[in-house]
Amino acid sequence: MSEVRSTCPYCGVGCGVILAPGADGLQVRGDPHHPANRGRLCSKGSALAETVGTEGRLLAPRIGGRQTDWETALDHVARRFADTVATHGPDSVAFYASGQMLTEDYYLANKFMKGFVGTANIDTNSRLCMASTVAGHRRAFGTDTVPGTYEDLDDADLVVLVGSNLAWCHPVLHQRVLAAKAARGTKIVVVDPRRTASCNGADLHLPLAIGSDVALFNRLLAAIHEADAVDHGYIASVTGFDAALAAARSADIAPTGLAPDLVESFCRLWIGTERVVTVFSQGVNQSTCGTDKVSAILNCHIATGRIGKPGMGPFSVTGQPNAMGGREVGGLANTLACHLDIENPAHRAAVAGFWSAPRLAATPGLKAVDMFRAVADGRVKALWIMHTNPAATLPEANAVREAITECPFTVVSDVTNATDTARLADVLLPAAAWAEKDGTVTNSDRTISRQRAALTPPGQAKPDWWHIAQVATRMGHAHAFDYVGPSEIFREHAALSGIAGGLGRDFDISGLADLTDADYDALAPTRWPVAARRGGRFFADGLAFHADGKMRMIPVHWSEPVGKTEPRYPFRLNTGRVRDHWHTMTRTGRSARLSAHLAEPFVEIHPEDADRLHIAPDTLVEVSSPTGSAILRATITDAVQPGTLFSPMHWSAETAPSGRIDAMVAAATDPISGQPESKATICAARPFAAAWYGFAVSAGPMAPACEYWAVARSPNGWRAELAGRNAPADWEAAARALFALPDADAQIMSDPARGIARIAMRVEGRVAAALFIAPQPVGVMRDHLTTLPETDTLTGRAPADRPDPGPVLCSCFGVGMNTIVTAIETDGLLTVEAVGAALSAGTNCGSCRPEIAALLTAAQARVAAE
Ligand SMILES: Nc1nc2c(c(=O)[nH]1)N[C@H]1C(S)=C(S)[C@@H](COP(=O)(O)OP(=O)(O)OC[C@H]3O[C@@H](n4cnc5c(=O)[nH]c(N)nc54)[C@H](O)[C@@H]3O)O[C@H]1N2
Ligand SMILES: Nc1nc2c(c(=O)[nH]1)N[C@H]1C(S)=C(S)[C@@H](COP(=O)(O)OP(=O)(O)OC[C@H]3O[C@@H](n4cnc5c(=O)[nH]c(N)nc54)[C@H](O)[C@@H]3O)O[C@H]1N2
Ligand code: SF4
Ligand SMILES: [Mo]
Repeated sequence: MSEVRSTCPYCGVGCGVILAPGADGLQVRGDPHHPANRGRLCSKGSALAETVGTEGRLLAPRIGGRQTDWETALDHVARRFADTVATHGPDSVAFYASGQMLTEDYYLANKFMKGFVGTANIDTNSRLCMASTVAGHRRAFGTDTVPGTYEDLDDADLVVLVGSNLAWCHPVLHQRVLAAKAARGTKIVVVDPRRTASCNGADLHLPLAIGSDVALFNRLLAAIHEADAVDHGYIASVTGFDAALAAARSADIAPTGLAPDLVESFCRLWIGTERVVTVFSQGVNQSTCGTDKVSAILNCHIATGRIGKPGMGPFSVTGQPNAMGGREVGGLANTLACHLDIENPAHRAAVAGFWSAPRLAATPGLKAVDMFRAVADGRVKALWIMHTNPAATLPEANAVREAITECPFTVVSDVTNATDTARLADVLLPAAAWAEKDGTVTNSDRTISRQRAALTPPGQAKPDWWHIAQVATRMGHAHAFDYVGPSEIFREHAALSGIAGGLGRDFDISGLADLTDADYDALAPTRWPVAARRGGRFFADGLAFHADGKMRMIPVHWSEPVGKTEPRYPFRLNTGRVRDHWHTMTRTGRSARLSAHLAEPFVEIHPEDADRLHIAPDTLVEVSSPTGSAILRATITDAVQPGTLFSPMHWSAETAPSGRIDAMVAAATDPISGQPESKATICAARPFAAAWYGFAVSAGPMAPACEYWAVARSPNGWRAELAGRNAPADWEAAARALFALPDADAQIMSDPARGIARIAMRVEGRVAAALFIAPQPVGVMRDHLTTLPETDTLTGRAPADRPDPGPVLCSCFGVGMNTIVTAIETDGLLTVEAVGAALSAGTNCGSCRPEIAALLTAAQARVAAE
């Protein structure tokens, strides 16, 4: 088969990839012609080939855990949905969708629910992700329009990252910003309570208090006015300036906890740099005042007219690959297709007419958190979950898990049954995965790109749009869902967008409504709008989409995150992402290379707090909130502020059952956007009373059964971190159970008095597994042991001529942290480029370059101190 151009399925940067299927599997490389990445890929994109394949895939539909055929499964789903609607009304069913679905799938899910089931009870994980931005944009512009483009980042003189860890979450964009810095001296400011990887290479870091962004940007707006930097010509066509300014001038920067000097130098830099892009992400959106945070940022750009022009503007970077597409098709419970408004009778009439929809929903449906509350209290009796894992990623995840378990009927469409959510489904529908299906996605800068199939779906897996069309057909709507393929759905969506454009909406791709199938197959990346009546940029002219055509500034006031810290819960728990994993790891977790960077759930805690609580490095910590608890590895670091903790969201019951972060996260939501506060839950921390710690490597899967475990893929199989409150009486028996090797030859070295045991298991003479037990965190050379060496399995040490490389920093070339530090020190390396020349580290995808830069800075600080 020849090469296929497609798009990376992970973050909203939307990098183009070239897929080359061959005899030894799929090869994936960056597409040099894609405008988002021009050939670059980050660590996750570079490892895509390792995450495809049939291992762990759901290959056939299942009802009640038993395999069945499609006819039976689809008839069953259609009958249960139809019966539920007939008995309890349309609002008794709900659909929970995802910003990772393709536009065509997403469009169809909305058409099905809003037009034909007759309820707007369809919401998506974008509620946890972009809802505050959507609400903020609609308040200011009258539509959900992202004004920025990636070229603005190339052309900016100042890039401010607010609540965005761009270096790890949008790595290819971060590299673009660093390239602009090298080329034109672009300054970089990070506004984040944590010192993140994005701070390496930044000119200024504002470690503000969690939740205090409104106070900071209100001060900026007041300073803009004081410095006479308001663009009076621009704001002549803006409403609300006086009220927004009055609110800003009455504000105080005290809630930020920042030194006034630091705030003033930030304001001076921002005001003095015309070409400024303010990039924002989850530190802004995931907040009980998220919509106000967005407005506070937009206000500053509107007041200065720095919007929609080259090199300037507010820029919400989207998380998921099709977060934007989902917004275009009206994926949220309070929106309608093509940026039309569900509350607007003319808009509803247009959509109902276009779809010939018998019962178009007339009022907004339940937003994600409320939707699962309605499942819990029995209002929703039939639920369909597609391409998302809410039992792991919604706040108060234990209650969500309970609600799904108790729901009379739950359908899950997924590529695997091994997820916290899929395990609870009544019916499982096998989905075709990335690289096996066709459609489009829209990235952060409104560029529509094709995802294309290069592989055949395994077993009976079918694309998501087909699941929906088949169920709708069986519910009596064959005429409206008899699509041959995604190109037909795309044309219909594009045609509807033309009607929306005629009603004055921004999203108009009617120029693509007549694509032939061949045109669709060949569609090059295209930024919308694509229409006769408009094209190009938005907002440079000051015009917006409110009925009066004017843009609006909104007065905003700082408010504290919901839930006050108190002696029982003295910390705020901030949560987010790591560089090499994607959400609940159902795909990245399959790659040993990606699992080497950070292999278990952890909590960052400030040294002062750790000292006070007697938490030692690398021990385990029990973190608890009013709704749940977790056991996490202690990372003691002043990157977080005293009184705050940070934990990544990636671990689930599949990989580390006691590391499910969302079990602890409170379900407090922004009153306007309904987006939950994922970054400020009150909690407590204390040492986990481990009687023993363990580390295990194994060629086969493991079955741990202790209070703490975390498994990850490793080069030769699996690795696991283990711990328990009580030591088993017989370590050999425990090891045999762990590795499921009842008959292997066990070689044991143990010192019961010191609580130490080392067990190597051999099968047919070769080491198949090894277990290391100690009363403290196990100190063995993990990255050496994961290759299951024959000679030194019991010592846990590499031979002297093979020093411990340490944890892998460069996942492309497998270069460990110790190796890099040693090279920096012994060879006197001074730059990231020099490290690359010596070790190759950082020379492929470049995602580890910020961390290499941090090691160089630390080494230079050590030299300076000597
Ligand atoms: N590697 C990787 N990349 C990803 C993803 C992934 O799973 N893994 N997921 C994708 C998705 S869906 C998304 S939404 C994006 C998210 O991308 P980001 O938003 O960049 O990622 P997060 O780590 O969730 O949070 C960003 C930062 O917000 C900070 N923060 C917390 N509270 C506040 C606050 O009150 N104010 C400010 N200013 N900052 C605060 C946190 O300390 C954190 O560093 O990443 C996308 N990219
Ligand atoms: N504490 C905390 N919680 C958070 C966040 C946070 O920052 N902190 N961030 C929130 C944000 S921004 C987001 S976006 C969410 C993400 O959370 P989720 O969307 O729940 O997480 P994923 O692991 O991406 O789930 C995607 C699911 O789709 C499946 N899948 C993969 N490919 C396909 C396919 O082609 N078809 C189908 N049908 N299924 C497929 C995967 O196996 C997986 O089960 O988490 C939110 N939760
Ligand atoms: S930055 Fe990385 S994860 Fe995001 S689209 Fe590009 S290659 Fe994929
Ligand atoms: Mo997200």
